Amino acid sequence: MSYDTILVEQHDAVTLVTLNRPKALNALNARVLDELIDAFAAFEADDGQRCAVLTGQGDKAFAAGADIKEMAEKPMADFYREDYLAKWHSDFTNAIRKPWIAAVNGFALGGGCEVAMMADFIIASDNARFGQPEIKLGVAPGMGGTQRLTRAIGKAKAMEMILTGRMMGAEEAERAGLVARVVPQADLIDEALKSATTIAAMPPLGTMMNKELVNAAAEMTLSQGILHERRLFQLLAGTEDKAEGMQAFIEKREAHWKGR
Ligand code: CO8
Repeated sequence: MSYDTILVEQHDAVTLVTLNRPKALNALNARVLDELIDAFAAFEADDGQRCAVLTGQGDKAFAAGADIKEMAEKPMADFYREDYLAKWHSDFTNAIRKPWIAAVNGFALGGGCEVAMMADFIIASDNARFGQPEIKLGVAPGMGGTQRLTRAIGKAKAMEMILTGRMMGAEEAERAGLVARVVPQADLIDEALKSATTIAAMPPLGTMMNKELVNAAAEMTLSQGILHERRLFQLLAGTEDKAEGMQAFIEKREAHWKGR
């Protein structure tokens, strides 16, 4: 598939994907979604690629939301019949088992904030601004915003942001637990690639299972989650990488991962 709305580069074992509609502040239309699904499926399928970074072109926006111009004229029956936005959950987020980071540069609004929250974590530039302004358009977040924002920052702040449409700056977002780290705008991509490179150098099965376990915390009761964690821990104990990791520690040398 050739891409019109995204750019894809490989930096050793890290795939860097850039939303590339800067004139529309990287608004997310159906084409962007199809291309992201395709690019991330290729990343998943490539054993040499171990972590991905998603960012937005330009210094103004990660993504200013779902494409309002695409939605403006669409009748309600079409939204429902097409199950509009469903693929963001089923074919994008849920299909990515390897780790990926959102590097948020500027506005992450509406669907842009929701896509950033689909990532395993967010690194934000100091000019990042997060918000769910859908209420001002007469709708609601449709790609997980009410659920993921509430889980990330708690009910009080999420409710306030969603009902007023106010934006949150990078520092507040870090304080509230929405983002892992804030870095200067000029360093954003380097810092995100550095984090991704660190993750890419970890044992692959352990990385995927740790991601699965942290995500399970949002889906399971505490007892179910602790049991799931113990079972995956026990499963990892049977891998060659566990034997190598522990032996390398004892021999005071670098481990060489096999991914099995
Ligand atoms: N969709 C389409 N085009 C957009 C979008 C968008 N979300 N955001 C910006 N653009 C376009 C503008 O129309 C403009 O294009 P043009 O030059 O052709 O007029 C260009 O990008 C630059 O934007 P501005 O001139 O507005 O730039 P400013 O610096 O003045 O303002 C803002 C920047 C504050 C980010 C402003 O653009 C803005 O408020 N954008 C919209 C933000 C928003 O409301 N996002 C939420 C969209 S809805 C959503 O994401 C969830 C959908 C779920 C719905 C489910 C339905 C069932």
